[in-house]
Amino acid sequence: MPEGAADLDRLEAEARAALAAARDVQALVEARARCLGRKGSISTLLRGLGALPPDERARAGEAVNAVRDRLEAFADARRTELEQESVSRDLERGRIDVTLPGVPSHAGRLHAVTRAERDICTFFASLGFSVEEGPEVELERYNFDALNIPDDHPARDSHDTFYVRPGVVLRTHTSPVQIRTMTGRTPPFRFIAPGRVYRHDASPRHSPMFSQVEGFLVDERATFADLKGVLYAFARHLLGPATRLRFRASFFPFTEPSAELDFGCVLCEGRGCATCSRTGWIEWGGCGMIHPKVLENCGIDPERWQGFAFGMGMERAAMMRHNVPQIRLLYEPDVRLLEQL
Ligand code: 2NM
Repeated sequence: MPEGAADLDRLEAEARAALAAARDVQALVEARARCLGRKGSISTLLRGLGALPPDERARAGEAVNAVRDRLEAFADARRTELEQESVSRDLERGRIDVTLPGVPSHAGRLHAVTRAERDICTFFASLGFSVEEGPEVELERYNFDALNIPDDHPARDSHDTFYVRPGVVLRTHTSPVQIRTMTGRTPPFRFIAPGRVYRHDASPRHSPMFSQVEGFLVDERATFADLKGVLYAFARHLLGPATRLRFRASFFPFTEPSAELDFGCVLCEGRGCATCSRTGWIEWGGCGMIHPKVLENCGIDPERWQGFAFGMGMERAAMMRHNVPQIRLLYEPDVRLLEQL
């Protein structure tokens, strides 16, 4: 089947259009196979040349070869073009707009009780108190016996105290730290023992785990007036310079005399509100002069040495500072409250 020059022109134009229409390298490879591959239109044409008379065959062959060379050059150029477009598209897609505002990230903070604890340690360090620590799983001997707490005292009841095994408890106060620290050492000393303590209690006004700080001073002459001076300075540092304190006579096995300690409600300034149950006062802790038996239990001569001790919850301070009405809220993962702290 002889091919006229006009048919060859049409074929070239169609092939160019097909190559130009390819939108990506894959499409171009396919279009190129259809035009220039072994089974493509040009190859078919070249194979058909055999049917021509010899004098026409050479001329026609030259013409078809020229078309094939031009189409191949065109396909190569198109390929380069498509590859460049693809690179540009990738660059455009990956462009970073440095003028966009950043994504805000939530920074973590120390817990309100941890901050109160650090503040308390810093304050007492300024009065020359060191900070002592002890284990939270404690011997009953240190938690109760050494503190002059009798065997039948209700605090030892398993309704109040978590027993790990006979003779071993989760400490119910940090007083055993005092025992451990005093035993085998010679006064004078003054230190505080902050830390977690545990008591069976499910009511919403309490928590089975809370944090306590106890303070302790032993010297040749230490009085209840010294104790009050230290506690006033502490309360006013923690809760503000106008803070009032109230000492109510009480009883603890490990101090004599003993007092319970309240502070004037910071929220209503003593007028009475929901937080202080309309009394104007909030229970904070206890204090007293260390019982001679306790000093003796630690190998310290109570005829020569005397001391005072006090203890209070650290959550109270954190709650007052951040206006948190219930202790439980401090230990629940409520973001609304955590953001307020
Ligand atoms: C309190 C109240 C009163 C206290 C006593 C002692 C020790 F070890 F000296 F006996 N440490 N802490 C004490 C005294 C603790 O907490 C409410």
